[in-house]
Amino acid sequence: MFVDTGMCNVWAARYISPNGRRRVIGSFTHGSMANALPQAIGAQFTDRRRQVVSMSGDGGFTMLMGDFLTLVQYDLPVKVVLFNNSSLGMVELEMMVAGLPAYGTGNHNPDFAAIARAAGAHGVRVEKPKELRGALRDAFKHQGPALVDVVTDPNALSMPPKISRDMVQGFALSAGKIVLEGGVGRMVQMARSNLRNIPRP
Ligand SMILES: Cc1ncc(C[n+]2csc(CCOP(=O)(O)OP(=O)(O)O)c2C)c(N)n1
Ligand SMILES: [Mg+2]
Repeated sequence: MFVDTGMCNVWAARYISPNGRRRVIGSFTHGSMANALPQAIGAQFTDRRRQVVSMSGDGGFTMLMGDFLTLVQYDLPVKVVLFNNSSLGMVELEMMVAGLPAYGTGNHNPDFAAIARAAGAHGVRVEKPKELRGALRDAFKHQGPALVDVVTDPNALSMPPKISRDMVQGFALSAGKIVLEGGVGRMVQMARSNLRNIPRP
């Protein structure tokens, strides 16, 4: 399993355990974006029988989207699970922690599942949580390359395990600026989306 640099990397680290048989590989030291798909292609070429999954961010995937055709060209049965929050989420969070209102981090994304199908792969879009399990099951059952476009909450923030006072101050400043610019609704929505993610001792 390969995880892109960004928030989906944090979610993977938090919820997926490398269990001795399953390996989780990312660009953990260098932090290059768009790493998961090319790493997955390389791994699948070394062994076509092992299940290879690319957990891609929408930003990372679009950077190297042409390589999705490589999966079709060589019939590599990689499963791409796309964390589609329509943003460069990690950078948005970094901007907020630095006291800035998020700027230029939203992505106008296409329907990635339709693109996957047009390319000749299995593609399915998930917009409701209850559709996810079935969509993943079908993708893993499919013999060839598959993409599951998982539309996630753009306001979900991957909180770090330790939160410093500086981070909180920066975030509050950024939130204040967003509210002053008329984004009250956005901040309320963000608070609602993240209450469940706040680490509790
Ligand atoms: C080559 C490269 N460009 C830019 C960055 C800075 N950067 C780190 S994460 C990120 C956003 C990633 O967006 P996405 O793949 O959608 O993941 P998300 O954080 O939304 O889950 C950016 C721009 C980087 N690490 N590497
Ligand atoms: Mg994203």
